[in-house]
Amino acid sequence: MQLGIIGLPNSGKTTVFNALTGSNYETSGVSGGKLAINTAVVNVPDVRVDKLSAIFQPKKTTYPTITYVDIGGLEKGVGEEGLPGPLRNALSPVDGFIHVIRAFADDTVPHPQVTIDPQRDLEIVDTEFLLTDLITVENRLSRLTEEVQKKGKKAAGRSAEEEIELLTRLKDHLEEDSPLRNLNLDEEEKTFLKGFGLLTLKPQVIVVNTEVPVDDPTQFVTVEHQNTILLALPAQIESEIAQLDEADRQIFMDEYGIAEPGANRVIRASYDLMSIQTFFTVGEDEVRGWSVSIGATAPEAAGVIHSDLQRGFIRAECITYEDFIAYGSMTKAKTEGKVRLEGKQYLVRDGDIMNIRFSV
Ligand SMILES: Nc1nc2c(ncn2[C@@H]2O[C@H](COP(=O)(O)OP(=O)(O)O)[C@@H](O)[C@H]2O)c(=O)[nH]1
Ligand SMILES: [Mg+2]
Repeated sequence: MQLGIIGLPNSGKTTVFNALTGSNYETSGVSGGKLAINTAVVNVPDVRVDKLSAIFQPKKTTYPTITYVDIGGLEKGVGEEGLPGPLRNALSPVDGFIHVIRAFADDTVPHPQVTIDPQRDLEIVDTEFLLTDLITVENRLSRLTEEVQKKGKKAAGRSAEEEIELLTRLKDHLEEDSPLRNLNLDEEEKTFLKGFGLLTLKPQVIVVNTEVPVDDPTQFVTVEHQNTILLALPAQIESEIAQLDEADRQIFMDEYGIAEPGANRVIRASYDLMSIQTFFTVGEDEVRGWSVSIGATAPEAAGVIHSDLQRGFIRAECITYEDFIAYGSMTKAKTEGKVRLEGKQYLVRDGDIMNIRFSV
């Protein structure tokens, strides 16, 4: 799963990226809107993995991961004629966005719009994305309409008509200045639209970059979008915390009155936003958390581990994390009848501990 970190120049994207990933990429007060892309994979903190690892004492402990991509190059006006190709190629494939909004004031860091105004900045980027999506939808619509006219309705077929109907719905929605994430689409429509790379359809975590820790981000920004989470993060401080070793980190956090690195909150929020869930595999070799989409079947979850496990899937031995912790061992849980044998139709639930039986 990939999330793109976006925002206006000097909003603190690279600083947020460093805070989330523990990287140390150069930030800059003058870099402006250059297209620059940094990528890093981070573990999603999960106390259940910690606990299972403490019980099994495995050789290896593996957390679910998210990939963050720091995407520079967005500016007011870039969407008007359609985004430049390289920027478009960076934005389209991600599963969601971390949208960084500047709330810190600092005279040494110029703001492209001069003044500090978080709500305005949010709307600037939203507008660029709306325009970009509108161009995408209109282009596709006019090509389709042309095709139908040329071939005749019958030859173009039902699918063309259905697509025109869907795209017209998107177009009407965008023309009301509302991002597509507000539109209620069914699963089939969502799957169909995946290949279009529509930017306002992607869920987003809005991160308000503040000078000091604050509890309530709504004092800076209000949003009425679905599939959106609003958080505040003092990115500069957090990026410094991320560079420290364990002991120094605690001292630093105490000094600022920070209970948990804010980066963890942002990582978890971005994970929660993505309609994915975590299941576990356990053993002496490895305790591991895996990500799978909500609604996945047991064989699909097995396929996340290895394609052979999906292909040769027979059954899944399954117990909830809570039950396992309550009984303390697999043997005990089994005698109490808490380990279920699930078949191909089983829908995996968050917190399932699974052992896949397969044969290839
Ligand atoms: N004072 C202050 N400066 C910040 C904060 N976050 C980022 N900066 C500085 O703002 C400048 C631009 O940050 P950067 O992460 O490179 O922004 P980007 O252009 O969005 O990637 C850098 O000089 C950062 O050190 C913050 O919370 N407070
Ligand atoms: Mg940057």
